[in-house]
Amino acid sequence: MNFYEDAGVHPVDAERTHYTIELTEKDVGAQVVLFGWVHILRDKGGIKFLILRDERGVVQVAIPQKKVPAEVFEVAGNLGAEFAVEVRGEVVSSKFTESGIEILPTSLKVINTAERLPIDVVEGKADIDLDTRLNYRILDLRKPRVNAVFRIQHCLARFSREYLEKNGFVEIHTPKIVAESTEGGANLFEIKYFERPAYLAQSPQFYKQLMLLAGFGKVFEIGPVFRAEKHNTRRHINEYTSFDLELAWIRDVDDVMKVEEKMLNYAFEKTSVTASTELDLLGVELEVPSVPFKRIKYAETIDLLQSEGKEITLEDDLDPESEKILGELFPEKFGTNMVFITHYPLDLRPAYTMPSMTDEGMTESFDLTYKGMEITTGGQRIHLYDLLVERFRAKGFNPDDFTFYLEPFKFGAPPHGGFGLGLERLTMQLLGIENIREATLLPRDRDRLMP
Ligand code: AMO
Repeated sequence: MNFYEDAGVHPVDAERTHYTIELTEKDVGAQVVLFGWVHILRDKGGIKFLILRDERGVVQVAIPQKKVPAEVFEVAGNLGAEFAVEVRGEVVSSKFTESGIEILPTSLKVINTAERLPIDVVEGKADIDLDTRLNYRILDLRKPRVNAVFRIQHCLARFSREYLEKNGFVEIHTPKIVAESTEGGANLFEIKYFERPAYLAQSPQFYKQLMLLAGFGKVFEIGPVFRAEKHNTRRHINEYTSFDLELAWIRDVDDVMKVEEKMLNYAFEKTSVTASTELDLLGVELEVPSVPFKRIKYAETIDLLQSEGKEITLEDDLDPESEKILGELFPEKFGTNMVFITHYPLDLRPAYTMPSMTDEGMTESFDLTYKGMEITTGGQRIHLYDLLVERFRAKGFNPDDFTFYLEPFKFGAPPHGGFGLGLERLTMQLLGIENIREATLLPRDRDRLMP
């Protein structure tokens, strides 16, 4: 029994020596082993050209009948798009490729075959709609430009985490099956938890706060959260990755904003270097926002909008149109597209938000807007038990339903605050992506549960 032989393919029998992207003129003369997919095949009769794509880039493999073993030429003739192959050969110089080199193969093996593709993996060949692309997301992600989005996203999360670790934050993992809503009941997914109802977590809000009461001091979590948004919009999905942070012993909400601006400044800076190849591929020049970020109060934002003729009052939440207007106004007025809006009205913020002592009817809270879209919500939290219970009641909740959260506040809770940053929103705004689904590996929306 030989599964490989039966399938007409070969097992991998050597270790990769290089990624295609690593090969330069310095490597001319070197013997290399490469793995990847058949990206493009050009048949010029006596010579065939294979553009081999691996996880990091592409390289040209030139296959002249007269210079390669007969078997190599024959195998090349039977390749199809997206066959997985192993190429062994010599790096030779070439006048016709951008890198100045190509590969002259001594061996070419089919590691796996591919059926006729439902969508093209070579970009620019045919315009297909996002829905079809998402139906075939695994193939879609093979496109270097699509793949690059998530390598950049990886860098943003990686370097944000790195900043926090350097500054004493502890990474935590909190339950995603919960008994109560944290952000209000409207967009909660109910699930069956044995004999009783439960919910998918909208945010690690209560748990990240409780971990400060548990003595961790500074915590963060990068994990999935669930929102039963009924409408399909370009900025909402039903499961997203929330980058959450919480820290204790703060003086005021500004201490929280300081952490966020320094973290993002660090992450942008490092991403611009580490992901420079991917950013170039997408034609994105990453502007690193300088610290401190601009701060403006919600009331002033409303004034600004009204002066632009927008019908809006202090009681209204910022709608997408308002955000868009602000996205244009902020760079004009303040020379930046990264702006904290602070002191939101009490009615617009969840029960756990600290009321303001300086701005009547407002809260010690903020949103961070980036290029005209909210990417973060944060604030100081109420750490005083009586006030917390009062605010829960004022929002129409029964404190008895929240004892697991409220009780620990009776025992010396430190002043604290934090924020939640949508990783997909950050990615989409940074890269100028129109629809959040393109910044989501495998999006979940009203109509999509697969792949
Ligand atoms: P909020 O509900 O504003 O706050 O969410 C925080 C951030 O998460 C992102 N976000 C979304 N991204 C994609 N699809 C959605 N449906 C979606 N909803 C929200 C946004 C938003 O700014 N507990 C608070 C945070 C805190 O105060 O620490 C909260 O969850 O980028």
